[in-house]
Order: sequence, then structure tokens, then C-alpha cells
Amino acid sequence: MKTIKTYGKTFGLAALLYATAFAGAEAHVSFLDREAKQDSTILATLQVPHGCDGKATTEVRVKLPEGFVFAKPQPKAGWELEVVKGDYQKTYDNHGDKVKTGVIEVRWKNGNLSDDFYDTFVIQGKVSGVEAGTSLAFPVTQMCGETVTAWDQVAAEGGDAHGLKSPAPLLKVVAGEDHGHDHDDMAGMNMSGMGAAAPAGETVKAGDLEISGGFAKAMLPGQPVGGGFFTVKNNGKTDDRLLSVTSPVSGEVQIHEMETKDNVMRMRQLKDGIAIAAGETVKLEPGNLHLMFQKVKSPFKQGDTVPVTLTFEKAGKVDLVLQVLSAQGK
Ligand SMILES: [Cu+2]
Repeated sequence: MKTIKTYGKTFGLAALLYATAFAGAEAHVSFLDREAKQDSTILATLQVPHGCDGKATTEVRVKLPEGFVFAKPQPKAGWELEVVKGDYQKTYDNHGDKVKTGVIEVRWKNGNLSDDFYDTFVIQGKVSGVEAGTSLAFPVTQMCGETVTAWDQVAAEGGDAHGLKSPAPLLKVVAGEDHGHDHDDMAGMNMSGMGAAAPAGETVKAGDLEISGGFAKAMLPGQPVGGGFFTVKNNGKTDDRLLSVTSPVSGEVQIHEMETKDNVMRMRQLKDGIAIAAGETVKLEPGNLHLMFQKVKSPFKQGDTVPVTLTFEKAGKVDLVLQVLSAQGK
């Protein structure tokens, strides 16, 4: 008898093999790479090896320690993202700018990670002002529906972390070899503060719609997700709607909305697309409405172009080319 379980549409053979390979390798929530150099910008990659007593993980919350600054979480397909901002205890220098506030907690919500599977959750950030030899603790709350596991235990000074039942993931800071420029020009940005005006890309007309200023942001190596933006003007007398977007360079393009309220930034997928009312102009821009390219085949580089096909309810399919700007969208 065959026993084949279906785990939802996105899982193929590769995912199953992946899960098998990692099963039992690590019981705790921990970092994939447990060391980070002083004053380096890193992708802190948390591994979630299992759910809660057989139940699927639905939410992962990570508190960021002092000394891990200018943080930016990586959005994940199938999860909503929530970012809490607050004050740092110290002031950090970001290329001459004094930075006192930033992301202090990241929450991936409303997902569904089966207990049988392994996944990673990534936060880019800079290790700053931390002495070599120090371990930074990132307390994690793993939720499986109503069941909550707190990975927040930290061994007392000099104590043994191995004896802890639910240790917080630790990142050990080691001496860096060079203190030169670590090209972290992507650090220090928050996810909403980079609303630079898009340079004029090509303008495309389709029926009553005029689409202009298309651009995408350069992606960092190892980041599988990219953002895309453009402006749509509806010159007509009928409402239209952007229904979906596809691109040959990405496995899936989602339409997202970002919103910041009470220092909490939320990002969610708009499954019904975006309304383009008669006579209105709708702008997709950083920190607001945007396209999110998932499963990108090779990271967008500045100077590249990204072809997309937009499907509108009334205007139909429209081809557009997005210019890839810097990671800041300038
Ligand atoms: Cu998004």
C-alpha cells in the first residue's frame, strides 16, 4: 500500500528530501551559522527544525539583541511579516548618520510549517559595537496555533548552555580580520524609509491605463526575494484592477501591501490585487504597495532589467520592463 501524504501545493520532491535530510539533525531553534565577525553585516539564519509536539508552526517571533542593528527581515512566501521598531540602548553610526532606533523584533505570522519539515527564517543585520567572544542571544517564540514554545533560556555567565531545555539561539561574535569598508550600504535602511522617486522608466499604454516609472531593487546575494514598483494612471471612466503579475525571472510574483502603524510594520499579500479607480493614479512604491518576486532565479543586479506581464481586469495583459536600481531603489 502506498502512503503518500499531500502537504500543500508548494511541496515537491525536493522539499521532502530536504526535510528528511535535516530531521533530527538539530532539535532546537538555532542559527545555521553560529558565528559572526565583529562589525560585519550578516544574514542571521534561524533554523526551525520541527513544530510543537507534532503541531505545525504558525508563527515565529524573534527579539533582536542590542548590538545587532539596522536589521531587515527577509519576507517569506506564505507568511505575513510584522516588524516592531524601537529605541536602541546605544547610538550606532551608519556611514556618518547617528542611528538610535531600528527593528527590535521580527514576527513571521499566519504561516504553516508542518512538524515534518524544516525551514529557515532570515534577518539581515549588522553586528556593531560588540566585543569579540560575546554571545548575542536572540529569544525566539515559536507558536503552533495555541501552543507556544519560548526559546529564551540563556545560561548564566560561564554556565553550560547544553543543559538548558529551551535555549535562545546564540550568535557568537568573533574578531574580524579587517575593519575596512564592509560594503554594507544596504544596512541602516528601514523597510519604509526609502521612498526615493523612481527615475522614469518606459511608459506603456494599454487602453485607458498608462504605466510608468517601473523599477526593481537590486537584491543581495542569498536573498531569494525582490521588490518591484511602478505607477498606473487610469485615464478612463471605468474602474480597473490589477489582478496578477508574472515574470520569466521569478517563480511567483505576489502583490503586497506594507503598512506601518504604532511602530509596527506589516506586510501582507493582496490576493484580490489592487483597484485602479477611474481617473486615479496608483503608485507602487517602497514602504507601500509593491510587487514581491518570489523564487527569483538569480538575484537582480543594478543595471539589469526585469520583464513583467501585468494582468488587468479590463485592460488585459500588459508587458512592462522594470529597471533594476540599487538596493535602496535609487
Ligand atoms: Cu512584500
